[in-house]
Amino acid sequence: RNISLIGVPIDLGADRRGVDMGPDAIRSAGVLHKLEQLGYVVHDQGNLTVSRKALEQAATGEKLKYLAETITVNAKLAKMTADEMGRGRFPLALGGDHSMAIGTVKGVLHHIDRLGLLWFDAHCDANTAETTPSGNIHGMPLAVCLGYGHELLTGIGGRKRKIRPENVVIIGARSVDPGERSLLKELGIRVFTMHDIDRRGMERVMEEALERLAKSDGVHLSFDVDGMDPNDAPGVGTPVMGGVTYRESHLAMELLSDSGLLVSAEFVEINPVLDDRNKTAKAAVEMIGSVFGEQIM
Ligand code: DIR
Ligand code: MN
Ligand code: MN
Ligand code: MN
Repeated sequence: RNISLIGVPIDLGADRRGVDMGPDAIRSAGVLHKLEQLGYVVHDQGNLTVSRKALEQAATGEKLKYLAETITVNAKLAKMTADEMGRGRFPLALGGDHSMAIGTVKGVLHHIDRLGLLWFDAHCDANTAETTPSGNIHGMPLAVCLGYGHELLTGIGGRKRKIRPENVVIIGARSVDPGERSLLKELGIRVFTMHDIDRRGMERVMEEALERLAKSDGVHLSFDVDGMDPNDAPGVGTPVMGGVTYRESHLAMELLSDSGLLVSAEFVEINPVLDDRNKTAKAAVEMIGSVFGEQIM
């Protein structure tokens, strides 16, 4: 019943500034109160330090933008996540751009080798240094967790720690780059696109997803708020129309909660600068409530 809250104010992995303020926006939206009401003891670790020096120096011409600082932050995050888990606490990381998933996942892998991964996102974040159309590292973390990509990224928290393709599901995908599509197909990753959700409904999609994830030794939830529809979650840097609705997202989180598989989670890409009166952070707090067992009655 102990949760360790870890703020990761990183925005170096994305082109739009402001997502570094995400962790505090989620705190303002009442995440501590929500979790305490549900009976958890929350240990707020505050925010990790992210140097913004690299941003001042502007474009350095390197292909992977802000690679050095992204590595520093993720190495710290991996260690903190592993340490907090070692103390018997559930790591809940708040972002920050999605590049931080490298750190959280590597940290959890320290304790659970056959870790399952539920990747909720409009995107697949499976680009590598070779395939990236943008050079933005937030488009790469899933590939890195699988052991693909720049060797300085795959080396974070130990090169041998990686997620096995059969233990990954992606939910909500609707913007996939050609290089990502080939890698995901090659690895046989189960991608539940918006088409699948439209046709089969979220309940059946989650049933199949959880059946697959049940073969792992515990599941990490990586929740990119841009997986939700931009009407429900407008405060994101890379919105894609036609996303998972507020209700469908709740249902997905409730079913994940009921499965009892969850061991760690992160909620990322909340950008208060682009938001509408903190609506997206509030939606994230509602999703956090559901995934930690909140019920209407
Ligand atoms: C695109 C956008 N696939 C890229 N990725 C985003 O830059 O690699 N991920 N927005 O969240
Ligand atoms: Mn993402
Ligand atoms: Mn995304
Ligand atoms: Mn709820």
